[in-house]
Parts: sequence; C-alpha cells; structure tokens
Amino acid sequence: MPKCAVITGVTGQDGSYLAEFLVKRGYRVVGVIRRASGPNLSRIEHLQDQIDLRPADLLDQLSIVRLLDEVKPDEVYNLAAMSFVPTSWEQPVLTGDINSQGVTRVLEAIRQVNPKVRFYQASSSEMFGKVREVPQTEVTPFYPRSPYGVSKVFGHYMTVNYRESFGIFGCSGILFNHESPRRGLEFVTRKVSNGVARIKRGLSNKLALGTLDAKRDWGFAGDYIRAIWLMLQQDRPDDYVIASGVTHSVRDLVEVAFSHAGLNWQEHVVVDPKFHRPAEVDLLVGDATKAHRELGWAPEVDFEALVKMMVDADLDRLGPRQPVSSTSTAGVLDTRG
Ligand code: NAP
Ligand code: F7E
Repeated sequence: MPKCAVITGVTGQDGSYLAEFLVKRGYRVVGVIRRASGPNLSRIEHLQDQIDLRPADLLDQLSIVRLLDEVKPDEVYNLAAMSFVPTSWEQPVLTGDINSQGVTRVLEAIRQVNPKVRFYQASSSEMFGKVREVPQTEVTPFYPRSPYGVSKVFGHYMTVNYRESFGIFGCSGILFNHESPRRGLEFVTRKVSNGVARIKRGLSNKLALGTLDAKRDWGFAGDYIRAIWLMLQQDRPDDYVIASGVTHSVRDLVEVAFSHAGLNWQEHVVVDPKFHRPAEVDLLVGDATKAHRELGWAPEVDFEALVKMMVDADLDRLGPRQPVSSTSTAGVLDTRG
C-alpha cells in the first residue's frame, strides 16, 4: 500500500513543491483546497491528474475531521496559512484564526480520527523576530514582531503540546525564508526578480521597495521541502531549524538580481516608506546543525544561484523585450508588497 499524505496549502509555493516530491516517491497525495470564485491552481496545474484535490478550510473544524475520516492519511503536512507578514497587521484576527487555531483544529481532528497520523507544522523564523541570539537555533527564545509571528508561536507550541500531552507524532519545522520562481509576487525576492524582468523587458523603469537594510537567511523552497519530509520519517518526532546559515540584506538581493540582468540597481530602485513595517525583523540567520546531524539534510542551492534562478524564470515568463518608445514613461512597479 502506498503511503497517503494530506497537504494543506497545496496551492501555495511549498505545497506545490511538496506535492511533486511526494508523488515522485509513490505517495498518494491529497491536496486541500478552499473554495475560490475562480481558478487558483496555477502552481499545481501540471500535477492535477496525479493528486487528489479535496475541499476543506482551516477555519472549519468539521471539514478537516471529515477529510481525515474519508482519506485516512498516514501523514498530514499543515502548510496552509495567511503567510504575508504585512497583511497580518491589517487582519490580525483572521491571521490568528487561520495560523493559530487552524493548527489546533488539525491537531484535534488527528486526535479524534486517528492519533497515529504523523503531523508536520509549518513554523517560521519570524517567531525569533527581535532576535535574542545570533545565529538562531531550536532553543533560541522567541520574540515575534508581527501578528503573523505571534500566530506562528501559538501553532508551534500547540504542536509541542499535543506531542507531549497525547503522544501525537507532531514535528515543528522552524523554516527560514525560502523562495523560488513560484513565490508570491508580494514577497521581496519575487517582487525584485519580477521587477528586474519588467525593467529589462521595457515594461517598467522603477521598482519601489521598503527597507534595504533588513537581513534574511534565504534558501530555495525545493531544498526545504526535503527537510520537511525527512522530519516525518524519523523514529521520534522533534523540532528542527531549517536554514542556509548565511544572511544577506535586501540591498544584496537587489544588487545580485539587477546585475544578473546587466542593470545598475541604483538607476531603478526607489525607497518608499509605505513599504516600511510597524515593527521590523532586522536580522535572521539560522543554525541548522541539528537538521544536518539528525536528518542528514543540507541545502543545494545557494543565495546567488537562487536569485539568478528567479530572475531567469521571470525573464522567460515575460518573453522577448518589448519595444519602448523614446518618450515612454513606463511607471514605477508598485505591487502590494
Ligand atoms: P503561500 O504560498 O502563501 O501558501 C499558503 C497556502 O495556504 C495557500 O495554499 C492558501 O490557499 C492556503 N490557505 C490560506 N488560508 C487557508 C485556509 N483558511 N484554509 C485552507 N488553506 C488556506 O505560503 P508558502 O510560502 O508556501 O508557505 C507555506 C507555509 O510555510 C505557511 O504556513 C507559511 O506561513 C510557512 N512558512 C513559509 C516560509 C517561506 O519562506 N515561504 C518560511 C517559514 C514558514 P489559497 O491558494 O486558497 O490562498
Ligand atoms: O520580506 C523587506 C521586509 O515579505 C523580507 C514569509 O514567507 O518569510 C516571509 O516573511 C524582508 C523584510 O518576507 C520590501 O521589510 C523591503 O524585512 O519577503 P518578505 P518576510 O516578511 O521575511 C518568513 C520566514 C515567513 O514565515 C513568512 O510567511 O524584505 N522588504 N522592501 C520588503 N518586503 C516586501 N514584501 N516588499 C517590499 O517592497
């Protein structure tokens, strides 16, 4: 019998990579989709005949119980979330309902339907926020700086608590930022790669960003989902930091992305205070020694290769250069992020 995995958040960046990975390993993959008024499956279009898509919502307890009852999975990967940090200040209650109580709902469904199901929770380096030590490990105290970070601390500790209280095989992966050509357009890496491609193709001339000083430990999503899977294959459940161990500023990101396309970033990037956050996370850098040692995990794609991959993908997507007239006033790219 092939193993069966349920993935919440299958339409998102990580869900799509994890679904591909598990299909290749012979899993029966059940992806959870919530109702949308239009098509929302662009990241998993190529997998649609290889995975089973079922409706459920992290806001609806009964839909999760019904799903687990019908599907009888061996593993549940809870990747669904309201994942964009700035939106969490605009919609803090919804953020908590999905990212915090959503985790409780899935854990309760597992407890009720089959406590032997293995559970993965998508925790985040945003939990470290105003960092208490450098680099951050599994024992670094949390100090979240946004409603998103706070909501993820709740989900993390519920996972730990259901493991300790009820013996659920629950793992929390504390993943640092990971990106790909499938990243949402509002996140800074994709905003930059897409902005560079638009400028290169003559569709725009400026890119408006927030702080260039913030530092992140960026990796490739395709590498990080391997770590997620490995966590659920161990003899006992535990929590792991997954990170590259190298940090770069947004300025570094911009420099690598623009120069890869033969552009000078200083001629195009403008700082717009509207993208500044009410409270910023200034520096993140993770220490994944435990994951290296116990999971045998290591990333394969470094920062420069990641940024170039994303710029190349956006250049390919936009196609050949658009003709620009000498009087063109191609505007500032001003996406929501
Ligand atoms: P993403 O691209 O934003 O995907 C989020 C997914 O959650 C989408 O499939 C979305 O469905 C789904 N979702 C949102 N609300 C839901 C609800 N109420 N019920 C069911 N599904 C819902 O996020 P990602 O980058 O792949 O990240 C995956 C997970 O890892 C998230 O939990 C995120 O917080 C966490 N994480 C991400 C990173 C990172 O750097 N990427 C780092 C650490 C942790 P729709 O398509 O219907 O909107
Ligand atoms: O911002 C700065 C911004 O939105 C990164 C999510 O996946 O990773 C992600 O959260 C940095 C911040 O990601 C712009 O202020 C500057 O310092 O790409 P981001 P994030 O907030 O780190 C964590 C681990 C998660 O768990 C989250 O789900 O870049 N920045 N200028 C900007 N950021 C955006 N979005 N847009 C800008 O114009």
